[in-house]
Amino acid sequence: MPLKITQSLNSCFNFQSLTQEQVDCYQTQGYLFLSQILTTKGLALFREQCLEAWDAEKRGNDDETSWLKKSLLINIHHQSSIVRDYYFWGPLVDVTEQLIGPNIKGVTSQLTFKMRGNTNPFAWHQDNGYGELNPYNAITTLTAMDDADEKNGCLWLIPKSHLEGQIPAGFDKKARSERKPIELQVDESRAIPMPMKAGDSLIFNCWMLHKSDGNYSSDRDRRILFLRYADADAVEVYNNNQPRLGRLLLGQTQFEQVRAFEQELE
Ligand SMILES: O=C(O)CCC(=O)C(=O)O
Repeated sequence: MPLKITQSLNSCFNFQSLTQEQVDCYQTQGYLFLSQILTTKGLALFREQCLEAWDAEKRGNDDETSWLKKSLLINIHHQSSIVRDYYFWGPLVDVTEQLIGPNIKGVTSQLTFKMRGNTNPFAWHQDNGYGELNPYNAITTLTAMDDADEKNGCLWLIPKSHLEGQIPAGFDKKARSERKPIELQVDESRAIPMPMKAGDSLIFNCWMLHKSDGNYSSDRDRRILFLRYADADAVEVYNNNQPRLGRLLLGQTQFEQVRAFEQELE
């Protein structure tokens, strides 16, 4: 990686190496909390670029019928250079390597914004329910651009629920094309809220059960960057096991189309 890029990455992101204790904790609990992974400068750039993209696409769509459309902006790394740096070359790539292995691709980037007054909940689901990938070690990461707590719609999860494996969610072709949300019925007695400070990141296993409630704050948005990483050879089970396209970030892949995917993005 050119020195110029490395230097500017260091001013925006706090690179870190997981301890063995953190790796073990991720395997047993299914999640890890990474404090202040964005620097003050990185957070400011995130807010500036992501909000500009959000406003251009979403502002004025307040009567949007689909709550998913109201809350998601996909492929934000196509629009924001700081998100691209973070997604492709940031600290989460190294963290993911420690948890998945040497061959890594980026498979999803999106904003999940719950602005003040957006009281739509995001029901219990596993991220592998929305897009089943094999092998089953994909990692979801949420990076907070605002402080998030129970009032403004922070995430909730059920520690160790990843140990239960893939739960059939009925997210078939029709549900997918209609972007119908998954709503799993779960025993919530072990659920815990995951309050975050702006600049923190929460990462979890593709089978982790999680949800968020609405944003009931009158003066605080809840803006999150959602990134997902997977083994470079991961395939889409719901799509006849076709290779999932995503930029190769580390190591190798057997799939030529993955090797070529988004290589032009810098
Ligand atoms: O943004 C949220 O509140 C939840 C997002 C989420 O769980 C997801 O996109 O899988």
